[in-house]
Amino acid sequence: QIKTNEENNRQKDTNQYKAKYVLPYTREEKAALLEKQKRECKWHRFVEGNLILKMASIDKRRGLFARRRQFLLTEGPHLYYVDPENMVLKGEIPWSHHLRVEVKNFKTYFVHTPNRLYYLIDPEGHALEWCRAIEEVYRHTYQNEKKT
Ligand code: 4IP
Repeated sequence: QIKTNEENNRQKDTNQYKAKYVLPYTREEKAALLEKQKRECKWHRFVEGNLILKMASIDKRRGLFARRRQFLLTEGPHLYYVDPENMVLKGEIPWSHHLRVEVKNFKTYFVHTPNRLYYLIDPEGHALEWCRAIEEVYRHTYQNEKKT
């Protein structure tokens, strides 16, 4: 089967679970991706069967201290975070249409929720990309809803 460049690139991206970010997958494509995730991704067991759209190691600051957590942005949407040392799910940032992201600099970004501000630091410096991903998922989820 001959594939277009676009398809190839998309395949490359999805192989790394780095689809950009909400693609109109067919049911078959999605099932295949989920199968692959189930087989190959060690974080799969934390995401309740949801497809992972983006993930990375992020420092979540609380007070003076930060904890390094594996963040998993999935369909649903969900933003789970896992303690990578003990391989324990520590929590998730609650999604609602009130959720809002704010990029501070290339490493730091905030996720605002009604009850809490999440102070997040991406040691790799992809804060803007995280904000883009979250906003993309936000638009996809709430595009037909009005903020109240
Ligand atoms: C903890 O600090 C960790 O940062 C927790 O993060 C955090 O919970 C706690 O905040 C905070 O007190 P110490 O480990 O230094 O005690 P994590 O759950 O990732 O381990 P969350 O999950 O809520 O950020 P509180 O206020 O939720 O308890």
